[in-house]
Amino acid sequence: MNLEQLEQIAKEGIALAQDAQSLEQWRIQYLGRKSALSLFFNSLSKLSLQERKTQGEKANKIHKLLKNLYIIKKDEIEKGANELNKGSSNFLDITQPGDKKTQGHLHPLTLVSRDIIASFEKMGFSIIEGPEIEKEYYNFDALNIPADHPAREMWDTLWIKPTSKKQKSKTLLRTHTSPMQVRFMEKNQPPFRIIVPGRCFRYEATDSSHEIQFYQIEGLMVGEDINLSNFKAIISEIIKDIFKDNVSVRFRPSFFPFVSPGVEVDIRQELKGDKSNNNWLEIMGAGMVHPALFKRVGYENNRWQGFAFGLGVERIAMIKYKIDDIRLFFNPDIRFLEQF
Ligand code: FA5
Repeated sequence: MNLEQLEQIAKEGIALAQDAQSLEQWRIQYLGRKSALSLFFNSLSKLSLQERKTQGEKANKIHKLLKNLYIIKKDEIEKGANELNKGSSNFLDITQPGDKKTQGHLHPLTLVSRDIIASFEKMGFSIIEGPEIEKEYYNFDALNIPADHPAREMWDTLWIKPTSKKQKSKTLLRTHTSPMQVRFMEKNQPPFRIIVPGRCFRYEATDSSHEIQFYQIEGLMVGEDINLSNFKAIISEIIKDIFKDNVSVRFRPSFFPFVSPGVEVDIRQELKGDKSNNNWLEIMGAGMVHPALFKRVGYENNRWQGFAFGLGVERIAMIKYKIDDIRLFFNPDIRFLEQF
């Protein structure tokens, strides 16, 4: 076999090698110590000087070529094996940079709700839940808001289509958590202190502090000697617990048909060194439970007093996390959620 034939056969042979084992056999056959090429190199000394030069150069060229073909093929086979292995669970490509695992976390509203609930629990409040789809009676009538009462306009309502013509009471998406006041008192005797966290819905135009869905935490504490000072003390303590003294609180007189007297509570972020901040944000409505509600649920006349409140969770979260637009909470933009 001359050198040209050897080159030709070696090329055909490497084209057929499909795995590491057949490639190794090829290497031994064409580049190994006992290969035809090695034997040829060993026999060069027997040739004349001129022939040694021309044949030697030729053999060197072929050796270099075959070695290159070997390196390329080896690389191809290894890559192919890696591709195949990728599907299998034991594949580990140590040359790849590690994947950054993104870790999920709770929604800021969940975090704030849990904080608020924990603060009330420390003060002995129990947690009660109520329905989001509510009867017109509990949302309005039982709270001294009859059909023609102007206060109904305070709670623009999303009504639920009646399922049949026979359906007597209308249903709606609750506009506040206050329906749970009468629902709870119908079944429980004082003294008690409860909170009712839950979602509310209002058919109203949205802006930076109003959404069509939002969370409230209702509170109701009834006993023999409960007064408005107790409410002020408890709420001030809760706000202190949540904000660690970084906010101011103010109580303003207000009106809700189911309390008397009624108040609203505002908070303001205290920015260090800045006394000019006048951005009070209303966080809750409250007041002393109206005697008509006690009468409606059949409580003993003139024996019980209590306070009730409904606080807005988003508003607390806005102050706590310095968020200036409530609409961000229900926006699917992940960049907003990643800040927490
Ligand atoms: C009420 O909903 C009364 N039920 C509160 C109440 C309870 C009064 C018990 C007396 C006794 P108001 O509509 O003001 O009141 O809402 C209470 C709080 O819910 C507001 O202070 C605010 O923090 C939040 N809130 C009300 N509407 C929205 C809205 N559209 N978007 C976000 N938060 C809201």
